[in-house]
Amino acid sequence: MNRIFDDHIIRKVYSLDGTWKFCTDASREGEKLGYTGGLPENAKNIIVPSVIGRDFGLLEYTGITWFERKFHTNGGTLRFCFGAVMTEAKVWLDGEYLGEHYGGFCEFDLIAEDVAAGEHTLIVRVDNSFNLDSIPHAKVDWYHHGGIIRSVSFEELSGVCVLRCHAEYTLSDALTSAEVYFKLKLYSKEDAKTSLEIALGDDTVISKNIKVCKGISEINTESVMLNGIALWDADKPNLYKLTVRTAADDFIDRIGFRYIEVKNSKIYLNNKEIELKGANRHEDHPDWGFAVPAQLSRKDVEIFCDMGANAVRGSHYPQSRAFVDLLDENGLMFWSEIPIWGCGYTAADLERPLVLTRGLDMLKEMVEVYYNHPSIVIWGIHNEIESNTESGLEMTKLYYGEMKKIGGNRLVTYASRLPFSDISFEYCDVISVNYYYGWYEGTKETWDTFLEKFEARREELGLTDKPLIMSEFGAAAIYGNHTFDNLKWTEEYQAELLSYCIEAFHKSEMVCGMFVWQFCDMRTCIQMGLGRARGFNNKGIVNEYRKPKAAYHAIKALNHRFAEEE
Ligand code: ADA
Repeated sequence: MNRIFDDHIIRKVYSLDGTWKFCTDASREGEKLGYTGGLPENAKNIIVPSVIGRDFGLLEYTGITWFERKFHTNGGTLRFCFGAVMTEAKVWLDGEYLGEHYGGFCEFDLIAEDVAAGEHTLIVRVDNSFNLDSIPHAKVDWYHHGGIIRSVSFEELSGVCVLRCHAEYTLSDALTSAEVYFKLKLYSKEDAKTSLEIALGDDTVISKNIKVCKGISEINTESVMLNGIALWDADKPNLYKLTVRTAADDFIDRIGFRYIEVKNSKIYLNNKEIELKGANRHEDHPDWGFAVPAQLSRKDVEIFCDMGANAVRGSHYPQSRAFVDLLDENGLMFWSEIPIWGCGYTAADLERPLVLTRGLDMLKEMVEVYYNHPSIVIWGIHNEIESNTESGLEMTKLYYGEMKKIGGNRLVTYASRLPFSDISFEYCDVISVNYYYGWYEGTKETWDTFLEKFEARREELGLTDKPLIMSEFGAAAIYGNHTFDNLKWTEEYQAELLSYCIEAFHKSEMVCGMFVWQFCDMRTCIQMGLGRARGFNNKGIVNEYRKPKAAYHAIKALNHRFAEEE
């Protein structure tokens, strides 16, 4: 589900996308009114996946909405898979509470046992309202689309089922072989024995019998040595089909062998020094909101490739599996992060227990779901929090430690807006800075002073082993806005500023990566006030319909010149 390839051949999977019943619940009385068993007669139709507020005059609606879907099953144990529900979901089956999930950008699943054959009613209560414990916070610089934003399906499980399989591997120094083992998360309705086969491509690498206990089991296989492996990188993004089979079930994914590291104050992929060149991408579009179809993801990836980019930052939340699958296929490196968008939180907010645990849970979930994607080379733990305060330091230390433990072979970082007062840079593998000289303050030439000053700052902190990524920089340009002078808000001004920045960063020995803010214009929320012309963040190098501005062509020319110089 939500992948660009079949992730099950044996397991019976049924899509629940399409027409659902839908209603708002501004009074928050839906449970009292019995919506958990079925929505009121006046409920309307809505298409899932979608964002609420496209056609129902609900554009500014935040609060409770209810969704109902009747479906037919052959019965047994059913697993309901939700691609993403924005932001808090509670689920009932035929009026019986099934479970809940917090967090709007990651998939989750719920299992119901002993379901009778026949027609049933699935109810989802969605809450996209905000309070001080919300992640994301009310104030963010993107639009608060709510709803069931990615595909929904159900599966009829039988026997021992593979819910997840992480491929853990260590490459040889020469990067020609890999020692691999597999971490399995299995479900069975009762204690059971089963055959287990794991294949990479057409080669079976594990074949054995295993025992599992009732419910969820976590099993690590023994290691196997693979020789003559084909590496994953930008030029040759080799992928291996991973197939896990038990006696009655299967699980299909894809993996890639690569090694990312920081050494000599540079970033290396597969022992080659690299420079990350790309842009920040919000997964948003005027017609679909967050619920972008796979063909839009493909178009975005093709544009990144056409531009000569080799990297994407998924600002500021986990992006659709289809998009990350396409990054895997096209050899684009990816920075994946959770939606702790700092300017909304005060330092005190960062100490709130529920914010801390929710953020940690979102990081763990992102790793659980996206672990096998070779394109993910960076985990981002937050964006522009008060990392110059003790509470910001504590959050960073906690999250960095956890991600280094569970995150696999990735660099861990966070985007700081406080380069000269940040006290948390110890807790990152590479320093990342967002700054907007030439837009919010200073001129394009101020960047030269910045790079000199930050070189000294990094020295002063004793962190010269950590390279710098310019994770955000840019300027707004209204698409189609031109003047004879390169004034702010024109395409020419944006192109000139970005060209200056990219040349300066490319020349700097300290900078090892750069992500333009941003890929495409996108709607922002009312909390950003009137500082956003037309209610959009207009710093895209393409507009919201992916039409290129002058900056796009300027960056493409620069990237191609850099490639020729290599
Ligand atoms: C911040 C933030 C981005 C965006 C940007 C801007 O760096 O991380 O999400 O809001 O500023 O456009 O000002």
